[in-house]
Amino acid sequence: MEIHRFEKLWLGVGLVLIVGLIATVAYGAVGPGVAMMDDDGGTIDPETVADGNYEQANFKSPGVRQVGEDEYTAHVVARQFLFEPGTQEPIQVPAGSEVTFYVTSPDVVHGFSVVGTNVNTMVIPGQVAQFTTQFDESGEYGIVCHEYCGAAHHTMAGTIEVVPQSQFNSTMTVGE
Ligand SMILES: [Cu+2]
Repeated sequence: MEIHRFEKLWLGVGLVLIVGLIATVAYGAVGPGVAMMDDDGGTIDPETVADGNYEQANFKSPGVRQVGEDEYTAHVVARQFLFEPGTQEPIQVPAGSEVTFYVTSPDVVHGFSVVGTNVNTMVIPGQVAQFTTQFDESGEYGIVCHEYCGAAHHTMAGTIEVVPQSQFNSTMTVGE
């Protein structure tokens, strides 16, 4: 059977597109730096979070803590319609350090997406989203809620302030 060379060409183009599509999807799912959220962070009673009684639920009061050399934790509560901390005061982390975030919600499903990075998770009541990341560049990063959570969802945003290590240490000392 004779196949016209243009037909062969278009068959080839079609195959390349299909293989490219599959490769893109596969990279997006398992590529370097891509991790899916799982139940590592554990569960939490949303009512306890709503009461502000984080300590009792083993979810320490929100904020950034140093847990090792160049290792920090950041506990964040996402609620209608703010991040705590994040919205009223920025989440301050030192540049070049490993920061493990624990994010949970007392009310409805929210989103936690850090603009300009691949940090992006849903925040589900009763579930603690846990992920570890590192900010190499100093500067301000925006946080947005990307799950429709109510009437003022479009206003729900926050800031991560990445400061040089020296500056972070000094503000810690001043604050103590
Ligand atoms: Cu929202």
